[in-house]
Amino acid sequence: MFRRVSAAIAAGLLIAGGLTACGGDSGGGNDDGKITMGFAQVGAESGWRTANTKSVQEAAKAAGIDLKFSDAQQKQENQIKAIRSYIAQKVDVIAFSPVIESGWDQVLKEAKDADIPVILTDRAVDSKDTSLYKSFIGSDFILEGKKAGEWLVDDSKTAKGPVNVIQLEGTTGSAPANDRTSGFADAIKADPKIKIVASQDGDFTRAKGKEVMEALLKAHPEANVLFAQNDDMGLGAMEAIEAAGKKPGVDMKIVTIDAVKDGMTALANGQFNYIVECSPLLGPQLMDLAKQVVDGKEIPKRVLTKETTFTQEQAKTALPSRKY
Ligand code: GZL
Repeated sequence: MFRRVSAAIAAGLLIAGGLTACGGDSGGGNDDGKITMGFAQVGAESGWRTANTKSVQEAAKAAGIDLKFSDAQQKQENQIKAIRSYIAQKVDVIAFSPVIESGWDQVLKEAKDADIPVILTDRAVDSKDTSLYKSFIGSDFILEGKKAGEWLVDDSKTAKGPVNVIQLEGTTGSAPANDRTSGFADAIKADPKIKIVASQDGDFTRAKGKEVMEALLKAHPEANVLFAQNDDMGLGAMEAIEAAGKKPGVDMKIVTIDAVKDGMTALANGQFNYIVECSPLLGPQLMDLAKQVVDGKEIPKRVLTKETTFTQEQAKTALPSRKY
């Protein structure tokens, strides 16, 4: 609910560059004026995550913010431990990407009681109490799923027979998996010949994407489309598709989300058919928000990242200048 309402409110807050702030006194930060941020990262599960970590670390350095960084290996209990350690260290601000949507209220309350502001980046939480964090900066995952589905509806207009989709979902319980699944399902309702014949968690990794796809291809030889909720699962699945004697991008059309370099290369080579971009480059805007929060300024509750889509031709043009 929060994501839908806030996405509408935040529609005008698309970031092209910096953010405006309103009110609040200056102040905050350590005695030497340096801000310390505790960042609890999900893990290192995908090319997207690696690019996101690089963006956060480089932006902290450029902003003169002292960054304490932890990698939770995609485990919620590790992220909660890291947040508690940042509270104990009395950092000025905490930022994190919640690996799954639920189970954060207790630790966020501890941060609030310690008067340490929290900024959500990349993924959302399903807490009803939105006072537990100052802002959520990240993509509209429902829209990303919708864009992928709308492409398939358009591409299927010329399809002679049934369009049988295998869907590789992201990490079960995560905001991107939940929202991309619902956005895609809504969009493909426009064409009854499009059917999802199987949908399973591939945990956003290449290895799991390949493993799950091997099994699903055996169970569903009728499948002729793969919707992978990130490039890495699509790249892993591509190996399984080839091993099954099918040509990726031809016998099995592939639509994914992220647009990291390896995915864009597969798209430019005709192995993928369409990619919906999900930008990992949240670092600069996060540091901008953190400085304002520490200075006691009000910041937007929801900050949407700008992103686009790529066809095979567009990928060929875009690849040379891709930052990640
Ligand atoms: C989306 C991000 C997802 C990416 C995956 O913002 O949370 O997690 O789509 C990554 O590649 O693992």
